[in-house]
Amino acid sequence: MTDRIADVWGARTPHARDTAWPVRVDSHLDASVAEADVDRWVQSACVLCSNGCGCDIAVKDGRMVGVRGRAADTVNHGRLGPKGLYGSWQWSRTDRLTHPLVRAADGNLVECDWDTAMDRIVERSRHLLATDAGALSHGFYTSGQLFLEEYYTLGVIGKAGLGTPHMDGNTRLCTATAAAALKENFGSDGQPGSYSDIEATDAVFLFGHNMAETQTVLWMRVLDRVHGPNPPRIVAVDPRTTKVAEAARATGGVHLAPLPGTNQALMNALTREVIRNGWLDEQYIAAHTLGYDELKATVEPYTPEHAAGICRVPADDIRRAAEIFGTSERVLSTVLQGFYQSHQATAASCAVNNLHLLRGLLGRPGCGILQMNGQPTAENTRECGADGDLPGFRNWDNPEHVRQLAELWNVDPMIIPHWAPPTHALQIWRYCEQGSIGLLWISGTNPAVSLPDLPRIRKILQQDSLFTIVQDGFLTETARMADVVLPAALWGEKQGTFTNVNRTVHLSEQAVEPPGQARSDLEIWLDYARRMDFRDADGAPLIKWSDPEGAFEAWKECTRGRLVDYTGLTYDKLRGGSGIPWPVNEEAPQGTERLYADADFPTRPEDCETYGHDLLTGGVLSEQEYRARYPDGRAFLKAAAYVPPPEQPGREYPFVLTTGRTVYHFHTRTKTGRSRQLRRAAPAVWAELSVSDAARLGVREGDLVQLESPRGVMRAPVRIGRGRDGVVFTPFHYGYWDRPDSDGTAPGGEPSAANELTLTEWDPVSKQPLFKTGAVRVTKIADATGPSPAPTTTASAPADPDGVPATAGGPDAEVTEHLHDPHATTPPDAEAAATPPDAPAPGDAADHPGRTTAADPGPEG
Ligand SMILES: Nc1nc2c(c(=O)[nH]1)N[C@H]1C(S)=C(S)[C@@H](COP(=O)(O)OP(=O)(O)OC[C@H]3O[C@@H](n4cnc5c(=O)[nH]c(N)nc54)[C@H](O)[C@@H]3O)O[C@H]1N2
Ligand SMILES: Nc1nc2c(c(=O)[nH]1)N[C@H]1C(S)=C(S)[C@@H](COP(=O)(O)OP(=O)(O)OC[C@H]3O[C@@H](n4cnc5c(=O)[nH]c(N)nc54)[C@H](O)[C@@H]3O)O[C@H]1N2
Ligand code: SF4
Ligand SMILES: [Mo]
Repeated sequence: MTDRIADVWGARTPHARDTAWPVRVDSHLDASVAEADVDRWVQSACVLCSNGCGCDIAVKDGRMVGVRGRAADTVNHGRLGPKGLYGSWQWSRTDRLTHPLVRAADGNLVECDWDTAMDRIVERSRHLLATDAGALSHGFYTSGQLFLEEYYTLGVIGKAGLGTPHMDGNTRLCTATAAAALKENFGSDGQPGSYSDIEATDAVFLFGHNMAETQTVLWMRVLDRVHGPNPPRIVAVDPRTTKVAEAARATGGVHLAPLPGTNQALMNALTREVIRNGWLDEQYIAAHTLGYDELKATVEPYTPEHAAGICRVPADDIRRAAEIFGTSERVLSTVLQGFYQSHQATAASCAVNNLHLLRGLLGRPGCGILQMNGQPTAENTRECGADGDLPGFRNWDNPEHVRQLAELWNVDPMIIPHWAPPTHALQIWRYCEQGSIGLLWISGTNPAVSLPDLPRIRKILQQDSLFTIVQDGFLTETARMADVVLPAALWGEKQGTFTNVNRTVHLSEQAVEPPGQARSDLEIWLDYARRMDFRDADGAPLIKWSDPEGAFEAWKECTRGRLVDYTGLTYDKLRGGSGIPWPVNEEAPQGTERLYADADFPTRPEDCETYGHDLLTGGVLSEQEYRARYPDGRAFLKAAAYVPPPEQPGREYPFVLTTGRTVYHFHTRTKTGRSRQLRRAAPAVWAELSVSDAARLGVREGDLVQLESPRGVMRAPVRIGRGRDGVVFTPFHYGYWDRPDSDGTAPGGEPSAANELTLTEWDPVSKQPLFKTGAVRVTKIADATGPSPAPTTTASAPADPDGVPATAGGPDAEVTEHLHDPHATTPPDAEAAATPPDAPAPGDAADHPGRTTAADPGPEG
């Protein structure tokens, strides 16, 4: 038994390189329920981050009462993190939405039945379609947290039913850059690497990724190597002293703490060092890449000293990090929001892909790239085209790809809105502001807390010209401003599949009934399609399925022949064992562990998902320009000079603002804020200042400060932390739905959302907004009444722990960690799923003469 609030990552199960990650089964049940009393365990996977840990839901008397990790799952080998353990199920019978709500004449939201709510939507929809704007009057802003079947259905409604280009996900804020970078370098979205690369690697580079807090189970996997006999070195690129940064120091790696917004200068310097020292696989570069000369010329000015001046890190640390990248036999890289939510997001993320291509570190065990996802089902939003992508990773600019979809859906290709680039999320909000979009359908996201520049977002949501539909399980800050609120069934209350970072597909079964009249997103959109009477070219209903499995079968046909091939999967095949990584088809019936083992990339003009962009300007390359380069299955090395971020600190706003997460909460806390244990661990917002900045401002631990940007203000007690000078960090989790000082309809009392401050700017290629760089001033408002509520277990630990109580969970936070026989390591079914017998097994030791065994100590001994 352990308290997994105090001990976030649980007990270590150390092991050596090239040995299996031992199993440890974590479980947590409601304090009132004994394990023997559980009625049944229902198979699922956690939806509180992109790691996608396999789990079983405990059900008693028709209610979710706990969770247990699945030993057989290749993703987590039984483990779960604090959010999964405490946050995945406790919200289910709290203050849920149980009826549709519509805005009445007096301005209040009132309960109604489904017919009333749907009639109101359909009436508005038909009215707007009859205006000159037609389908361009409709916008959809969806999520990275629904199920595959729901996205695909929404995608078909939007693209073939209505024909609107205005559909995007909050994935634009999240993983748009992952997709963009993979497309630019390799021709298509799709994660090259695998989590199992952790078992085989010699160095792990984490670029702007606080994995310790945001994929806790993946971090356990890294820690179990770090504590084993021949540990990998860790390199952390993060302005804060995260647990990842601490591990970098402990393993003889490097912690590079660049000033926010300077990643590209750092990447150019690392690339230059690798090239100048000849740490290259010249054969791989010649045979499998294009663009080497341009890359070499672009990075040439970025000496370590030059980059050190821009990033304000020691030049020798850059040299040392480059040497680790250049000389480790195998390197695994991960990239996330410290890179993605920046003005040169795609450029810097492509630079990571470049480094792997330069050394030929791809498609082999231990040599993965994980352009991470954040949300649990963001991969599916992209795959299914519920964002700005075309389903099946098809290319908007390729008429043949559009024709394939038109044929599959039996519609005229002209209804599929491929005549203009798809509208990205922030542009959709701009059209709402301008009034050209008159209906905005928001599902599974809480933009009144998560979008930049909240004062502006609130104004747009309250605009008379905009009819907003919000589909959620709770009355969120956003739902309170809607015209129609639809009560959604959530995880555990509906069936469907979703896919994690390393392409692993899980089936999540329905465990319990949804509350009241709540319906799944799939049911809601099927109902809308029926009421709108969308038809195909033969007059048959456009949507030909009526349940999740039917939607999944339809989706499989959409993926036939594409990289993202689901044709070999069925619901039944996903039952009982582990999740399975796509492509799954006749050639790889048990799935595919890693892509590009043969260094053949989907860059041929007829395969590729994009013809590419100029990384500096976002300018689109034409098909002719693309063909002229004759990619022929080779990957692109993509270059870009560094440019400074659009908003920089100055006299009026002297601090760089950066925002992000803490381990205990998920986003706007609609689920984690309803878990006692997680809520106590991180009850309210805080702002982190460095020791010397705090001293200069005359601020002490816990003092209340006001942060002010050109857009707005927020207030928070100060944590004097271990960040770098000149930078303020604040978590973005805290809206106002549960604040005691709020009347529930508008932000009252102290504004606590980080996005009151952030700016509306985006990366030119991925269009991902810049949550990691802005400028603020900091003013003390009041003396401390005690230490700030920031947790002590993580990156927000105080510089001086004296007088700050350690974060702990207490008696209702006990978790069982069941360690399997350490000699047995992995149970037989997990082993089988990890190395599918029929799949090509690039992991075979025979492929890699350089491979060492557990008895053979690595470089660090
Ligand atoms: N506990 C928890 N886990 C989560 C989530 C959650 O809300 N809570 N959300 C999930 C989702 S959707 C996502 S997208 C992921 C996000 O996961 P992460 O990207 O790991 O999380 P963040 O805290 O947003 O940002 C990561 C780090 O970027 C650093 N950073 C800030 N500015 C810069 C910069 O300019 N350069 C560099 N190199 N680093 C910088 C920050 O200091 C921070 O530690 O987490 C997923 N997992
Ligand atoms: N300042 C700052 N802002 C950020 C970020 C940052 O780092 N800094 N990160 C950005 C990132 S990466 C992300 S991913 C976003 C996240 O931002 P949001 O998407 O706004 O965050 P959530 O709180 O997860 O909102 C999801 C909503 O969907 C609901 N929901 C959950 N499951 C279902 C379902 O099955 N059906 C329906 N209909 N609803 C469901 C939940 O109750 C919740 O209200 O925030 C972004 N905003
Ligand atoms: S690591 Fe992510 S998927 Fe796994 S239990 Fe934690 S929140 Fe859930
Ligand atoms: Mo995200």
